[in-house]
Amino acid sequence: MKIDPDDKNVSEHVRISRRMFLGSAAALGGAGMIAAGTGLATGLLAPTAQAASSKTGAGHGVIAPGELDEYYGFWSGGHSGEVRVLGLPSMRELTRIPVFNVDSATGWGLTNESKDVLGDSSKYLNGDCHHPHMSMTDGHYDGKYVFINDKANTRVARIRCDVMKTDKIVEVPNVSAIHGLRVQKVPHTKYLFANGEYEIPLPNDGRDLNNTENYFSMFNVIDAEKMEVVFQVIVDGNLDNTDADYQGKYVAATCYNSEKGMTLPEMISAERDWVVVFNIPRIEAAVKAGKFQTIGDSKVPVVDGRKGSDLTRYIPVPKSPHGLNTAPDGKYFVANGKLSPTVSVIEIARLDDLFSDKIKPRDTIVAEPELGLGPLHTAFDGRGNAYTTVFIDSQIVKWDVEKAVRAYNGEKVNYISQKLDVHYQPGHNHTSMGETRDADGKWLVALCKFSKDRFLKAGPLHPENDQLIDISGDEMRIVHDGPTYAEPHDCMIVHRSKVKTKKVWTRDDPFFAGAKAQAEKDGVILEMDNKVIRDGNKVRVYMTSIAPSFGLTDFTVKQGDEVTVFVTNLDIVEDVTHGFCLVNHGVSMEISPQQTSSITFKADKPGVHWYYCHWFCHALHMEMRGRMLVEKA
Ligand code: CUK
Ligand code: CUA
Repeated sequence: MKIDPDDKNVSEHVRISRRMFLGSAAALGGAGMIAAGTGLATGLLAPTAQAASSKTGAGHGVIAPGELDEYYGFWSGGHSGEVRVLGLPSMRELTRIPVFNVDSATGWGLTNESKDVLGDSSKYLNGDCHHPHMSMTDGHYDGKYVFINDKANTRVARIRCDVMKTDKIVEVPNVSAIHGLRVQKVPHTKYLFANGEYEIPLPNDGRDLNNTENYFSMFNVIDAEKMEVVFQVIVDGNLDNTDADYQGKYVAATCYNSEKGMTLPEMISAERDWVVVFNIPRIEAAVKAGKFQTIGDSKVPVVDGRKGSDLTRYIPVPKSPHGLNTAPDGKYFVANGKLSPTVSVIEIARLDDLFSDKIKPRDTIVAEPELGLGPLHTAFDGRGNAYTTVFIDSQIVKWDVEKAVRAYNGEKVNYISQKLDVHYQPGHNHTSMGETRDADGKWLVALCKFSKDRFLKAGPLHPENDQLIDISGDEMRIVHDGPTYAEPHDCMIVHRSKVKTKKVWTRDDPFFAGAKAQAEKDGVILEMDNKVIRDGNKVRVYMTSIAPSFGLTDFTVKQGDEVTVFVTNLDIVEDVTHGFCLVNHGVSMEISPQQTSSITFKADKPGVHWYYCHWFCHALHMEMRGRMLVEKA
């Protein structure tokens, strides 16, 4: 199955399709790539019977019906644009948090409250999220926020953990596609670190279209409280993944395409690319001293962190590295080789010397264990073990970090303790609490890109397979297969003690402050009044809801009016959520106990239009409805 990338008869789609990616790359030459091609053949085309050896299904038995899980899992929903919340170890889906998508159930993307959060970017109806990460204080999860990137439309969002709703979204200027995203761990999450991936002209206003020498990508630092970009750093190459240290000083990012290629063969021609290390205090000082420029219309300070700059260091590592993970003891950054069978272990304690030029970039590497074909991401258990996904070999490799360091120093020592087959082609993996000081070594999730034969067939689009692995003993053991939809690149696993959610909304919640302010202007008390206010051809309809009725059984408007309906749910009982759905108007929203939601639409069709509650709330839920009467213009 050889595909000639230069064969014009082969469609672009086939040439770059996922399954062909590494195989076609092999045809481009390079010893490493030929090995990769072989691995692809055995891994992808000839699934082995190893599946039978794993004990599946035990995950279901761990948590009995009615029992609660020990962990929350926050799952990226990939190009569905949402975040999903799972319970672990049951792997039961608890809820979905719409972020960059439009959600029919809750009205995300339709309601005024969600449009306030989406801001100008509400014009985009899609998103592509990869990396959910929780805010931290002193290297421990603090349960406040979960942040997530949008690669598709270059945004970063924040989710409030108390209500599990998205509350802020920022569009990042002058970069193309936000990929890697992490939080500052220490002293607390003041900053988010967000990698701009693709290189573009700066500003990208039509200049330098074919002058690729003038294309750049940038590292972006975002104020986590205000959700504003505070500074950007121009880099060489394409930033991929990133992670921060446990001192609040250094952030490292993998960087591929050091070649600045525009085509696949150009992008993978070099044997080494980089880990770029950012010196945050130096960057802050440069900004403070006014050593920055601005780009285009943007006011964000931009500093120059290209190779040779004082603000960054470029550590050569093999080859198109992908994942970047900080060990929970704070000692190492681990960069995963992707097209090299190795990972590069960087000792963080040597970075001071690197930045004062006492040592060379490669002197920071203290181990380079060879793990298998296609290492992508690494997780840690807090007991000195690392777990690396190898994509092409379809395995998780458990290895001992200190032994790998000793082996690099010439000692004859076996650092690999187990290779576990997973099903199939894992990307990220994540351990319980593993990206914090509290890594507890109980669970590991492998986010497998292909499920092949693991589930009943459900059409050509297969689910991904998120496998739960028990790592509490000496041996890793798969206990559950979890089919998931497009495409959880990453997840994180947080002990339930860290997350405190509200049972009902509180009436002073900022999430619906806009509705409250409008009601005040109209002399309306949201919690009491059922009123129709006319303001030219704008009509504001205020109503309450208590199961099983809306405060208004009907209201009348004129054809052509712009109507805003505000519903305030006066129920105080947990779980009694109402909906407001207006037939034939594309109007739908959730109103949970003590919440106010609002939605604006055009009453363009004369006649009788029923609205109804679409959340089953009461024995008389079907009767919870009313009429909008639209008079002919
Ligand atoms: S990335 Cu998808 S498998 Cu966006 Cu973190 Cu590695
Ligand atoms: Cu209210 Cu159904």
